[in-house]
Amino acid sequence: MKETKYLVVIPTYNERENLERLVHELLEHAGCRVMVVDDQSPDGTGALADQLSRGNPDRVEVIHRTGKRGLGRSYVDGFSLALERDVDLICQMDADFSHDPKYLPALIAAAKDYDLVVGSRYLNGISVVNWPLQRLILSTFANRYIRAVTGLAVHDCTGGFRCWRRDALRRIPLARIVSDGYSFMVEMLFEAARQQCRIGEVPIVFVERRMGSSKLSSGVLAESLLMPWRLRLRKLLGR
Ligand SMILES: Nc1nc2c(ncn2[C@@H]2O[C@H](COP(=O)(O)OP(=O)(O)OP(=O)(O)O)[C@@H](O)[C@H]2O)c(=O)[nH]1
Ligand SMILES: [Mg+2]
Repeated sequence: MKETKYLVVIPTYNERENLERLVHELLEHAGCRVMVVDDQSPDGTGALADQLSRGNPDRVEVIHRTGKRGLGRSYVDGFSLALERDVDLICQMDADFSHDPKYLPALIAAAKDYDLVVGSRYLNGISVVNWPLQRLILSTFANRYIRAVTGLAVHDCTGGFRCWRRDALRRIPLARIVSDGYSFMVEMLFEAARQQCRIGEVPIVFVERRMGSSKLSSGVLAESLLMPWRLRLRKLLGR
């Protein structure tokens, strides 16, 4: 059988302590290629990524973004380029080991039956390790809120460990995506649902980062409260 070719897009901002090991673990998976999208990390993550790419030019590439930084923007740029690559599937994940590469085969396998597969923390109860209680409450509340406002039927709407079939990702109007942070994840899911993509979930255990620091900001949180309403309105207006 033909080997599935897939590209994992990883946005990075100050992930020097995590990136090298992550890329090595990913490259152990046959058919896997990596695209690091770095936002001029002050800690030199971009230079490290270049070094990793020089060591494995056929399987590791690096996008150095300039201008305003942001997770959503990084994904939009990364995905646009990823769609030009010769791969069957395009995956996305965080660089901080909250998303364990060991789940990739499950995501890839599920992409046989679904257009978009979400690695879900909330499929069998809650599978999150090392989060303070308030963060857990925030995340579970946020997911219920998003489902109620948007009508999405996905358990984990904010998680960023996903696998897209290339033709499904191509149908998403990337140039029109407006959000950053967690709501980027919600907006992409919403647009996928609007494009009639079949969305599946596979369970993952999410582990809070051990190295490096979080980039979660209050602006990102505020955006995620408003975005579900914006999306609902967008659909109502047929935009
Ligand atoms: N390119 C780029 N990557 C970013 C930016 N902000 C965050 N990231 C990356 O996006 C991923 C998720 O960011 P995190 O800081 O882990 O955010 P989080 O998972 O919500 O926060 P923690 O739970 O504290 O880890 C990581 O790989 C980050 O390096 C950004 O502005 N630009
Ligand atoms: Mg994280």
